[in-house]
Amino acid sequence: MKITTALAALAAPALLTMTAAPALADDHEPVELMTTFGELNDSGGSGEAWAKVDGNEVWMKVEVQGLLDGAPHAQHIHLGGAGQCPDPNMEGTGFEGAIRTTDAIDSYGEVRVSLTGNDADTSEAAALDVANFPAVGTYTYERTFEVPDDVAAELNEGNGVVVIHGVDHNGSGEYDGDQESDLDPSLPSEATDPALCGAFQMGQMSAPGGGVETGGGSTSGLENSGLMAGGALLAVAGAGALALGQRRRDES
Ligand SMILES: [Cu+2]
Repeated sequence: MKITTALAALAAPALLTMTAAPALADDHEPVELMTTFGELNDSGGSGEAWAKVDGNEVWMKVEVQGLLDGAPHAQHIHLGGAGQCPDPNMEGTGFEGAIRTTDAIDSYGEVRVSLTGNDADTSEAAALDVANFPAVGTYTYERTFEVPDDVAAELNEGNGVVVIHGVDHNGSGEYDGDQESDLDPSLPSEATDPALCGAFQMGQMSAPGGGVETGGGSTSGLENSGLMAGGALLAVAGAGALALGQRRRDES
């Protein structure tokens, strides 16, 4: 991905952040962010994401339902665009007008955090580290990691757009098709096209396990799929029902 522009734009703020960091780290409150995903490219998916940002340390939880099963889903925090998701009806350059990742870069910006598992690199360099992304269609991801100063500063301001990639446009049950990915020509475009998008909002944590009472929701539906070594990722049986239940409780 082209990150030079973003890096140049962020270089000056990053220096300011570094000088201000010590005081900030001592007395500031952790920032809590959340988003509900919107569907892109008729992916069939849904979900939510939560983050808690404490200095350079970020705790992140992502719940996803209904994407293509058995295929890796790259997931990132994007920064530097308009801080928004694209209109899901926008005409893209992909399969039958599908939105490809670069089509909406002005909306959500460039990859700055790769939400990998297995203690893998979380920088933009790991944006397509397909071996360390969830490889099921319904999952819960949770990880705590460090981000660079400029990314921490953005997240502390409530910026950041979470994007989950990987769409089976032609319904073949796998990533295929003639069109090459706009991010990596060795991959089909299906493997990297955006499937879910959510712009972070500041707010109270409502993630299960995120420090706020969720009303006695049961976790008995959780089951370790073993699809990823290290247990960083859980496949969730019946996650749709679980998430719906939580959302209903949150709204009541
Ligand atoms: Cu992304």
